[in-house]
Amino acid sequence: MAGSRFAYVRDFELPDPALPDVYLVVRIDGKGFHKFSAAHNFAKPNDAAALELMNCAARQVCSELRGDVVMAFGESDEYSFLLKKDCQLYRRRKTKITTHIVSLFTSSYVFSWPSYFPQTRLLQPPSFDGRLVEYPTAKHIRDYFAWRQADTHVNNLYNTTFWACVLRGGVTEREAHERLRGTVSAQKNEMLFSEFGINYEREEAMFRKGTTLVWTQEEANETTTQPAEDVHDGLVSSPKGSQQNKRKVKMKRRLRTLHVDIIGDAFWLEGTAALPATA
Ligand code: DGT
Ligand code: MG
Ligand code: MG
Ligand code: MG
Ligand code: MG
Repeated sequence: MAGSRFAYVRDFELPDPALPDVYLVVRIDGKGFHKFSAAHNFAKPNDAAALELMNCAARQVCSELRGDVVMAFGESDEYSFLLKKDCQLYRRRKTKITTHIVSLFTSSYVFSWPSYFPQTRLLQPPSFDGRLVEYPTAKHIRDYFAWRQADTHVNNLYNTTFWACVLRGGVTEREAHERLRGTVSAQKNEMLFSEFGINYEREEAMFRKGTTLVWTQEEANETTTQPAEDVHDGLVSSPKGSQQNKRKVKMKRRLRTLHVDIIGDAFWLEGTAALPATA
């Protein structure tokens, strides 16, 4: 009833577009996952199945929004999604973008739960909050992801040492906190090695580095018997006029799941780079 006397309430629905031509990052975080992980007996300090389930839900978001999400990074109960600068999803309306990602992630998490926890019934409905932040330059984006991965490192080194003290060293949680208070990374590394025989650098990369999802262009490896003239844009071309049958190279996008350093330059300079070189 567009013309009814009630329709004026529509005027209260204000638009909330993101700035044009800036990167958008949506970060979601599990609500009360301290309790949720305890209720479902997640392994301490890292539950590989729980993290893989997070990765699976994030891959679903990346695939659904394949034209807009160029990269994602996850650790613990959080995931960050980077949307390209010229993203036009929901005409850049911030709440629509955020709520869609949060909702798709959450339903995928529940949908895929039985595949990762076949023996554990989901005891309560998990939920995630979300926020959208606008970043103007590629430097901000690199620093953003460096910030999240540095956080992964700091938390994981602390948690690994803490749980080694409790589970292997037999001290109480309070005593473990006391022992770790004010220690720097080198001291935690040394404690792990000398007291528990753990070489931190050999711990699982997914725990130490978090998970990065990124689209790459790869050869689809198709062959064709088309004459070279028929080969069109996006395919490897041959010299004009050549009647030779040529191998047609189709490029295909593939979502890769990585556990690598994204603070240094290498990740951003390789073919996996999520930012255009000119950004
Ligand atoms: P929030 O986000 O304010 O609603 O509260 P929480 O409880 O979700 O706290 P947050 O997000 O700062 O920290 C994540 C919690 O999730 C933290 O207490 C540890 C837990 N967690 C995440 N991943 C794992 C895991 O793999 N194993 C275990 N045991 N716990 C985990
Ligand atoms: Mg939170
Ligand atoms: Mg949380
Ligand atoms: Mg968290
Ligand atoms: Mg509708």
